[in-house]
Amino acid sequence: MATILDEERDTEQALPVRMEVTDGLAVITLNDPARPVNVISEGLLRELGGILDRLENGEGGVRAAVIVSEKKGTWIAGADIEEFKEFQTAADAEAASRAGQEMLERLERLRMPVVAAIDGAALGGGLETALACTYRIASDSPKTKLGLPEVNLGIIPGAGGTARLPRLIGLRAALDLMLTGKQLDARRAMKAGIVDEVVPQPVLLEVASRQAMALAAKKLQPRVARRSGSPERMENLLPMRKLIFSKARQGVMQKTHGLYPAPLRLLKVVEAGLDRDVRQAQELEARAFGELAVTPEARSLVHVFFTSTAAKNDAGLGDDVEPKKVDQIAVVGAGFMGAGIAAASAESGIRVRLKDVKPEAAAKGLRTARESLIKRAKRKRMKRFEVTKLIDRVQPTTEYTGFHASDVIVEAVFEEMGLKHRVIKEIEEAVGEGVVIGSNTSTIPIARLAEAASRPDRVIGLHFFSPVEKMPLVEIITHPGTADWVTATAHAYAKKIGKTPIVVNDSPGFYVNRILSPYMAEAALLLQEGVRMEELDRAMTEWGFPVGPVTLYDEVGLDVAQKAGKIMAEAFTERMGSPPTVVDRMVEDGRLGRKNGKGFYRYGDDGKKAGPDEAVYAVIGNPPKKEMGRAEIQDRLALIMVNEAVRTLEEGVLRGARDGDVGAVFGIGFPPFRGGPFWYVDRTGARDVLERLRALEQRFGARYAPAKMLEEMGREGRLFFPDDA
Ligand code: 3H9
Repeated sequence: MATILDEERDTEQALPVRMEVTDGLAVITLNDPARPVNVISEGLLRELGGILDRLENGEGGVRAAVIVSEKKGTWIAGADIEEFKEFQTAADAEAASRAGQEMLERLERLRMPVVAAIDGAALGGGLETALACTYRIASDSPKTKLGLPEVNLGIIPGAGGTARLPRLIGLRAALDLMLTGKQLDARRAMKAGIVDEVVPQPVLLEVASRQAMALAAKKLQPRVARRSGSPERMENLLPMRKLIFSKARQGVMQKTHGLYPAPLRLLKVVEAGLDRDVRQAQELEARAFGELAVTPEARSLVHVFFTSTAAKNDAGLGDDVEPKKVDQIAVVGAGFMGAGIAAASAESGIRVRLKDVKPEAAAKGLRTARESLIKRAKRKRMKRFEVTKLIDRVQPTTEYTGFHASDVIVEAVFEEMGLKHRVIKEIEEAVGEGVVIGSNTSTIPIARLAEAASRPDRVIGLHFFSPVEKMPLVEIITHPGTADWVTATAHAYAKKIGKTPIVVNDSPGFYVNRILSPYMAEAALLLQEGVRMEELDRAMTEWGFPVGPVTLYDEVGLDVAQKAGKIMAEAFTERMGSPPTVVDRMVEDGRLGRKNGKGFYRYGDDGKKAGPDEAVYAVIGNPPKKEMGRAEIQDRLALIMVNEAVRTLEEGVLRGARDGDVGAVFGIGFPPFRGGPFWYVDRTGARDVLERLRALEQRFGARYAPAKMLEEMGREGRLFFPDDA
């Protein structure tokens, strides 16, 4: 017979946690009515605490329990990141970690088995909750993902994860998960040993309930992580352990240049924790969590989380603007970008027509898209029939057949105005009224492209970054006549394929290339002044960029950079002057970068970078002669980008500082631990940035003239993000 243990079901329904007991089985249901996802907030901890009291007191004769979520798409999304903003001191954050740890210790020590029935995201504190359960069953829903992404927020797992995970799945796999923050789908989580079973979503609760009772009856044995000392896994013991840590440390240093404190601290906590019991290991964890949570790096990374989530969820249009549903798209131009866009869309369940003029070109594009899809499907361990279904979503064509059924068309043809005009006209002839025509141009003003259309209101920029499968940003560019439903649909489409969109107004270089351009030009000038290329690259990777500007020239392609540089120099001649000659000379010498194995750097037959090419100095007509301090290089390059970003806000290219930070971090790799150019100004102080810019202006002229908005902010002591002061 069913009994409800709480006072009134009606009141319970408004609570984030409720419990229902049926024949000795407690089903604990999470559904925070006040939040879009379940999070371990103070409120949830309080409610869960109440339920644990009752279970510890033996109320209702409970023999086994199951934890489920009623929230679509999430089981538990981790700690409440909003609450991190309230941490004033390390002690505040440490206390939050201890509260989480204590709750999960109580859960783990219950006298009855508890089964985590995971459907949706179990991340951070969410996965830590599951780790404290006796048994874990995950649904096969594509929304189910498990991981400890705390390092991405500048912290480490703080609710026992650093202690429990290595004991459950071994050091190597646990470090991999915790250092990368990667998220595993249910099957990969099972392979890794994190979950015990994967079941179809509709039967999750039923199976979980059965298994909970089977565990209680000792008919099923859980996989157990040893509670004390290091588990008896070869790799967790010396000397294997030493080797693993030393390799991991090396990897972290290589990737982060030591700029991110969290992964390094994580290694220390896990290493020291292995020789202690779980409770002692958690002491170390809580202290480290507390100290890390209040670092500037963590504050910036939390800023990146909230700004990018907001950019994804808010296109900046009124609530009354409805996007069209996007189930089918067409891509014109089956080159590398077109194929990438097709693959990314197919992976998210969208059917794609991929068109090129010649059958060979369409077939090549199809091959590229399929290879990319198969590679990713393998990583996800998809079944053969699923892979077939996936790749069948992309259909090649040389005609505009099937276009009428598309919701969005993306043109990704060669970057040439006449060609793009012709393609837009052809698309218009092939499609009906309510279709968005997006252009993947990186340089041509959208308003100019729209001139070719009979209905310019449906033309919009959809600027993807290369390689599409890896780059998270889509820059959506509206011209003054773009209809709101078109912007909303383009935004919804980008979100649907897992990208983070920002919406910007039409202007040369839009936003991302606009701020990248002076930075790249300045790097070329520094080369011209005689600074060594590897010195330039090192200075900027040490500042936190993933690659330096000279490497970036090679990656982007010098011919592409030359073209973009010219457009930008023409648009901003007064400030920027003529573009540096370095790039022209490189192109004249047949040096196009990595793509032809000849750029600033040398490349081996395998395409791998093989050190700077000293012959370049003769090509650019300048031997390296200048020893320049790293800080000076960093200031010259970073500040010119930051200043340009502020100009774009001042000119209304950006609709807000939020999008500027998201675009720079996700489109260029502006160091996430610096939060983006606007956050950087807030944190460094507009006055300080202003003074450094003025000093550079005195030495180098107008290109360093501070943006007016920066002058105002400095004078008035204003912030771009006053709510986060
Ligand atoms: C942690 O757990 C520390 C512990 O180790 C220590 C504990 C002591 N908090 O992304 P969406 C909001 S650190 C607060 O659009 P989706 C989000 O801002 C945490 N808010 O949905 C958005 O708000 P709005 C480790 C959160 O379906 C709304 O929910 N966990 C949180 O595309 C919808 O989000 C993580 O890092 C949160 N934890 O994706 C996971 N999570 O509607 C972070 C979400 O106002 N979260 N919100 O714009 C995610 O990765 C994704 O949100 C998730 C859902 C996959 C869960």
